[in-house]
Order: sequence, then structure tokens, then C-alpha cells
Amino acid sequence: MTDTTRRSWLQQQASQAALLRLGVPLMPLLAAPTQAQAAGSEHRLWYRRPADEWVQALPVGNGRLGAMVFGGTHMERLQLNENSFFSGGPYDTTNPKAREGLPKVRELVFAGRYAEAEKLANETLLGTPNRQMSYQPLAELLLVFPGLDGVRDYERSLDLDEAVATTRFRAGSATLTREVYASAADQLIVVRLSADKPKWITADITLTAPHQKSSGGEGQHTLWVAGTSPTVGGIEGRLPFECRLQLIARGGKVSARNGGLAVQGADEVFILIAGATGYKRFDDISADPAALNAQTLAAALARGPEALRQAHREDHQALFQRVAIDLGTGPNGALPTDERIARFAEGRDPGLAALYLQYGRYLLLASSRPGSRFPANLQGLWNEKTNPSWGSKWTININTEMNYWPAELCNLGETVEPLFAMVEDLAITGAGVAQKMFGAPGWVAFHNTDGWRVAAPTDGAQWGLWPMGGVWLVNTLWESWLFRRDPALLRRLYPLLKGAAEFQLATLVKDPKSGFMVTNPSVSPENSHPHGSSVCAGPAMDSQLLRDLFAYAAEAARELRTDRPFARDCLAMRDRLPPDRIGQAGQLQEWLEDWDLQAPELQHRHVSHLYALYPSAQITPEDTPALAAAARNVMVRRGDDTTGWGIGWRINLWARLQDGEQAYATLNRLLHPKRSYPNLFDAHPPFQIDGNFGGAAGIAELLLQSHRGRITLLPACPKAWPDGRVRGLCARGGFELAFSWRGGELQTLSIASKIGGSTELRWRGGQLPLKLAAGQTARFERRDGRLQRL
Ligand code: FUC
Repeated sequence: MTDTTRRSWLQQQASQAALLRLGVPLMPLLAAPTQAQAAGSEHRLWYRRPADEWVQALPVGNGRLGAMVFGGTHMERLQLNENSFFSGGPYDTTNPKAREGLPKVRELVFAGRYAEAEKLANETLLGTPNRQMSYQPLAELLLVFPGLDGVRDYERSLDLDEAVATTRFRAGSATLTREVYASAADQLIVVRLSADKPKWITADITLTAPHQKSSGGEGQHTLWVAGTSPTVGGIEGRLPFECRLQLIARGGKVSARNGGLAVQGADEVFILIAGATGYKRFDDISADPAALNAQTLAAALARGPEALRQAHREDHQALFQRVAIDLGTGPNGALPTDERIARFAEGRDPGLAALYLQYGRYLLLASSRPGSRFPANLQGLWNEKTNPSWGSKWTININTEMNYWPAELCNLGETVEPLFAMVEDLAITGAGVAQKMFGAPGWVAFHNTDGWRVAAPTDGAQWGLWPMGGVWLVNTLWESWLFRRDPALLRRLYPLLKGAAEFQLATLVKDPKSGFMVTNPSVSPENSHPHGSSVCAGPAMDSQLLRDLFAYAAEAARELRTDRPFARDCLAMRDRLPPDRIGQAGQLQEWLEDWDLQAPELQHRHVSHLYALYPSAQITPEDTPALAAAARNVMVRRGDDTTGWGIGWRINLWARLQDGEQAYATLNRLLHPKRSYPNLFDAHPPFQIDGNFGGAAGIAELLLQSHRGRITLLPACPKAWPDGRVRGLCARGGFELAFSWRGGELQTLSIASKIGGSTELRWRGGQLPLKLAAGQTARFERRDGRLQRL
């Protein structure tokens, strides 16, 4: 067997095994390969030109180390990142003045003197300093290929299934191939240079870093650069880093030249790249990056390039291949990816939406893996700038949460692990803020955090004075419990939930007008109300988040048979929160008072008060039709023309409103050159990865929803995808599904329970209660116009 036929044979076996595991009838799902599959474009981004700009380069990542691959012919550039590399060093912005300022700010808010409240909050309630540290680029690898003539037949691609970026072209009489991947299994990035003729690899190799203090090499096969993080805003740069490479040349000659390495006439070359920092924890930077890198490279050398590649493939595919999706194909599917994006609106390329979902899964795997304490940041882990937009850190009033929306649904629960780690750290730093700034128990986090896990409010009260960042994070982690029902996960989550709830129980105050218990001060994320500020009391989103938090904390306590009085307090407080209200225009109200229509920015990108519709399920068309109609009213008023992540959120919201056509129209805004760069990175603009993840989750949400004890198949499948099939999506309650549809009608369904349990299945024209034992699969097929259990 050739490599390619062996590979596709292996893939086929893997997907057949997965289908058999799910008990899916093989015939309808293993029909003849589609056009896209035949052309191999199902999982590929590809281009006819090298990248001129960073947002044309292709990302690889192992959850900790990442590279952007430019694919130049005479010069290749790899821009490298390591996800713990932040400016500054351990620091704490807790502001003790807050204890004094807090009661006054509260009074001003309740007196309706919002602008004064905001001013005083800026003086007393913000962290000091009120700026956080930013994520930094690690290093750059440059490869210069002298003497290449007659370059032609160029193509570069990213194969999502192999997790390899490939550049291939002809020069002179040879075909040259360059492959780059980031291995989670061996914790390094590997570059392979090869040719179909011997002695064709000649290259000059240099390694540099924006924060470089020293560099060198050992022998003729190693290069390293080292330095420390920059000092920013008075926070001393103390985090050491090192990036180190090891060359393996087969044939030819290697020599040291101009601080780099020169390879002459080799048959094949491998460059192994390791990167690390001193980061151990937010308050401990004592790791030795040079020693870590030397160890990583020594272990890799001992294993050899072929073993590395195989380990990478197995590790990646075990996760990536859990989901397969086919939304049909069209003529534009055969075009290079940038052209597909430019022409998506023509409606001749349903496969691009499937690719977008799989790219979201690929990016999540590449930027969030167990073993790292850093969840996917605003740019995943890819950043070339020393002063990136919004610090390329974690904005936790939507963006970080959105990053994890596809995680469980798209069968990559493992990727949530670094988010857990970050929240565990925030529960420590946030306990300091709770105590020293609010005199409260538990923990709190506001709208942003950085690599040092800063939990105090930052930037300015207008954005930062939102004591719900931690709440939204734990509510996000709760989703993992809902999907997996893993008792170990619940035990780990419980102290985080409890601490978040304790802070809120202690700090909610009674609204003198309504008598409800509300947050004060707070904001409805980033949206100004008509009274000269965004600072307010009890915005709808806060109450929605708290309704979930208190319910989850009480449920967790009950599951774990602990803390009965605490659980009772949570439920009692839950009853005292303001309910969602419908305002004068029939809209779901954003604030306690009906200010919505007077707000200065009627099309604001944040739709915070729609949290109750998605990602929460407090509002659904079936259970709360009046509130669902009011949410819809907000959607129409706000409009869908917004930032990348704003569009990502709206796709999910339309999906929950079961409006497949509007969701699809919104998806068209995302899969458009204005909101997707040539490398399919989401454009806020600038690049922000949340839109990729929100969009991927949204595409899945159109096909499958599971909340409130029901699983709905094709709840909002747009007409543009009349026929399709999907395998491996997950539903809350520990279910995994495969299903196919034709003419928008469900044809086959296979649902497996991992842990045993009941649910209610719904599809257009039918519903059915279902109870499965652990490991049991139920299969259905449409026969005589009806879905029948086999
Ligand atoms: C919030 C959003 C912005 C941006 C930033 C990172 O402030 O309002 O649109 O996404 O986070």
C-alpha cells in the first residue's frame, strides 16, 4: 500500500469502528464518497499562493506551543508562540480602597446618580494598576532556500485530519515538500523538508525572538534564543523563556553560519522545535525553560522523526475523528479556501460550513489541551504582536466562554481541562479580591484576566465593573457535567461553584424600588444605558447568570450529599432575584428598568440579556413562549451585522429560536471575507478566535440541541443543507449520536448512551421518550414515511 492508500484505509477503519460502536447502520452512512471527499478537500484548507500576511498563514498547535506557517518558496517563516508567555511577572492588583468606596458607589447607583457612581468607582473600585499584562510572541524560525529556480505548481494546505501544514511546489527538476506539525504527544513542533530527488535540500536556518537577550548553539545541530518577558506598566518583566531547535539532516553537510545553521545538499531535514517559559503557577515562575527544552529534544531525538510523526497522528486522530460531518457539496467546494470564503454567498458550497465546524474543532484541539494551565485566549494561542489587541488574554464577559461552546457538543470534552485549571487559580486570586476589596467570602472575577490570574476589575468601570466573570466561567464548566455526568468532574467543580455562590450571596443587595436582590454595582457587559454610564444595579444578565449558578450549586450539593443549609440559601436567594421582564416595545429587558430603547447604541454587539436563551436554556420557545418572543424582538432590533463573535453568538441564538433560515443568513455574514480571513480565522476585526468557536458551535446547534431533558434532531436545519449526515456529536446526559437526513427529513438515527439514562427525542413530526442502559444504542430508520426503531 502507498502511504496515501494506507492512510485512507486506516481512516476508513477508524470511522467504521466508530460507526459500529454507535451501531449505526453502515449502508446509508457509508455511501459512495462525496465529491469533496474524493478530492480530499473535506478536511483541507488550501491555497495557490504563499501567505503575505499573518492572517493568511496556517496555524498548527499542540495546546501549548503554536506556529503560524507562511509557506514561502524562497523563504519560510514560522512565527512561534508558547501559551504561558505573558509580559510582566507575578503581580496583584487588589485595591484596598475599595472597602471604603463600595458603599458610596452603591448608594449613588440606587439614587440614580450613575455617572457619579462610575466616576467614584473608577477612583476606588478598580485594580491598581488598572491594566493587565499581555500575551507575547515567543520566537521566529526563518528558513532561507538559496538557488531555487523555476518555481511552479505551488500549493500549500492545512490538513485538519492529519494536523499537518504542507507546502509543495516544483523547482527545477524536483518537487519540494515542507511539512509542519505541532505534536501534543511529544510537546514540540516539527518541520520536515524533503524532495523527490536526493541532495536537494539546501537551507539557511535562523532563530530569533522579539524579547531575545541571548542566543547561541551547541554543536552544529542546535540553536537557541532566550530572554525574559518585557516590563509593562511598571510590572517588571521577570518570566524567562527559551526556544530551542535541533536539526536532523539526512545526507548533505551542516555547518554553523552567521549565528544560524546552514544545510547543504541534504536528502531530508527535520527541525525539532521546543519552547518553554519559567511559568509554573501564577505566583511561581521558577521553572527552567532551557532544561525543559533540552529534555524535550533529547527525548524526541531518541524516538526519531518517524515515531514522532506516528505518535502525533494517532494522538490527534483519536480526538479529531470522533466527529464526521457532511452537509453536501457544491461546485465551489473545489476552489482554494480563500476563494470559497469570497464566494460562500453564492450558495454553491455547503461543504464550507462543515469545514468551518471541523476547523473549529481543530483550533480548539490546537489551542487547549490537558497538561496546560492556559485555556484558549482571545487568539487561541497564535499571536505575533508584542502589543496585541486587548492583550490577547481572557475577556470573560463572553469571549472565553464562547471559546468553549463547541467543546462538549463537538466531542472534545478534554479541551475543557485548561479552562478548569484557570478557574481553579482564579478561585484563589479571586478570594483575595473578595476579601480585601469587598469584605466578602468566596471568590469573584470581573471581565478580564491575564496569565497572572488577575481577578480585580480592570480597564475602567464602564467595562470592568462586572462581578460576574467567575460566575459565567463556572456556569460554563457546569456544561461539562451536564454532558458527561462524571462524578469526579462534579467533585472538582463543586468548590468553584460554592465559592462563586458564596460571594454573590454575601454581596447581593436589596433594590429599594423593587425589593428584589440585585448586584450593585455592575454593568450589562459593555453596554451603556441612557443615563450617562454603563454602571447600574441588577442588569438582566446578572440575574440570569445567578439563577443558573444558584440552581447548579444547590444541585451539586444535593448530588454530593453535602452542605444542605448552603443549598437552601442558594435556592432561597434564587427566588428573590428579579425575573426577566418584557419592556414597552415587546423586547426582553436588558436592565431592571425599561431603558432599552433609549440606550445610545441600539445595535450594540453584546446581547448579554440573551444569555437566558443561549448558552443557558432558561428561555425556550416551547417552555417560555412569551419570553422567547421578547428575545426574538431583541434579535431583530439589535441586528446581525456585528463583530465576528457577535455573529457567532447570534447564530446560536437563532438556532435556539429554531429559525434555521435566519441562522443561515447570519452564518453567511461569518463566512464572508469581512468576518473570515483567508486562513478562516475569525475577523472581529482584528483576528479573534471566539467567532470561530461560536460559529462552529452554532453550526452544530442547528443540527442538534439538548437541553431541558430533551434531545432535538434538526431543530433549525437550514434549507441550504437539504441532505446531510453527521456522526459523533454529543448531547447532554451522556449521549452520542449519528444521524442522517434527506430533504430536511430525518432518515437514520443512532443514539448511544455512555452512562445510562433517559431523555426525550424530538424531531420534526415526532417525539419519543427513550431510556437506555450504559453502553446501549438505539437505532432508528425512516420506513414507510415514519421513523421506526430497529
Ligand atoms: C470585549 C468586546 C470586544 C472585544 C474584546 C476582546 O470587550 O466587547 O468586542 O471582543 O472583548
